[in-house]
Amino acid sequence: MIAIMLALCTGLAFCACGAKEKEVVEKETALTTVGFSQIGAESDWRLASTSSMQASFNATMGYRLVYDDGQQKQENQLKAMREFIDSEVDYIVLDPITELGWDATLMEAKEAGIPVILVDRQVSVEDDSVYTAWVGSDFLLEGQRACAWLEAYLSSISYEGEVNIAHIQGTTGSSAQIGRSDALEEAAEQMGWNIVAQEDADFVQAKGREVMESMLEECGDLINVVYCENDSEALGAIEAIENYGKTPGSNIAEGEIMVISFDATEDGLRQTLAGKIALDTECNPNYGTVAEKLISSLKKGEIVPHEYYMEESQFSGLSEVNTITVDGKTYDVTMVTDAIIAGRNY
Ligand code: GYE
Repeated sequence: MIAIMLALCTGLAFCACGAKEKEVVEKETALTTVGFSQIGAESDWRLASTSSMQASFNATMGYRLVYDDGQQKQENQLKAMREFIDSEVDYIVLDPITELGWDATLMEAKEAGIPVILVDRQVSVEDDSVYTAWVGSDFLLEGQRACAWLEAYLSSISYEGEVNIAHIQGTTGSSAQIGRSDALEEAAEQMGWNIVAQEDADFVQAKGREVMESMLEECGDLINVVYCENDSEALGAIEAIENYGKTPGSNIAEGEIMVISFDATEDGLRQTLAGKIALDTECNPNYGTVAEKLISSLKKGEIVPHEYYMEESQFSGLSEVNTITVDGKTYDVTMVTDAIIAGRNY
């Protein structure tokens, strides 16, 4: 009898203890679900940004990441957002392809009580409270830095000829395109530079090549600077310039075509080291850690900043310009080396 009682007791004790253990384990494994609507996979920069998100939002970090590739279409991103809302994810991270057209869906997320963190690009909405925070780059400043470098470089070599720019744009209506294009158009007006051709190549290498080919066909003898809004386009433009029989380089007085680019990816910096890209302005895709910190603060009920700007630099293989100034603030231009390229993670 005693034995039976003991057995029962230990059995009960065991059961109770097991339930507690189970509860603890469940609590520990309760992952926070984050729906991530990515734009696509159009460039190396984009792949790096996806990796950064995946590295920060995984089970080890306490998250279940539901990744959706929008394949460069806003309608796909809107569909993904709706699915995230319907499936009641805990948080949404959205990289919006273009700025317009998000009001209704973001309002739905807000009404469903799902905080939205925007990464990289921004949205243009009537009510900013439809998203909780944004982390990304100052695209206008990136463009202004590139233009300030061009101005400083041309004056350092005492270049006094015409500056005829082929402008290969990123996806029309995206924040990165708007900021970088505005900066160039403003500088061109101030400096008397001519924008002799302007076209969207969607941040894609093959399109960058095609657009450059048609620009060279139309005004190849005129163009001496190409302002590409990302490295993928620049790589395509370089191919087209070389196929056309011209040399991508900084000696524009002697007929070379100077390529200016954005992102500072590994391939972009290799071309910068080789002298085919004159200046590569960095755009930092490593916002996964910042987005994760924001979400972990929100989980604790803390207030987070509405905007967070990433730190960025610029690289050149030319030694003439070491610093540039924009709006009274001075920025270093880093001389690119093999060691610098090896030390970077994208
Ligand atoms: O420059 C480009 C990418 O939005 C900043 O998108 C991003 C841009 C980046 O495809 O490579």
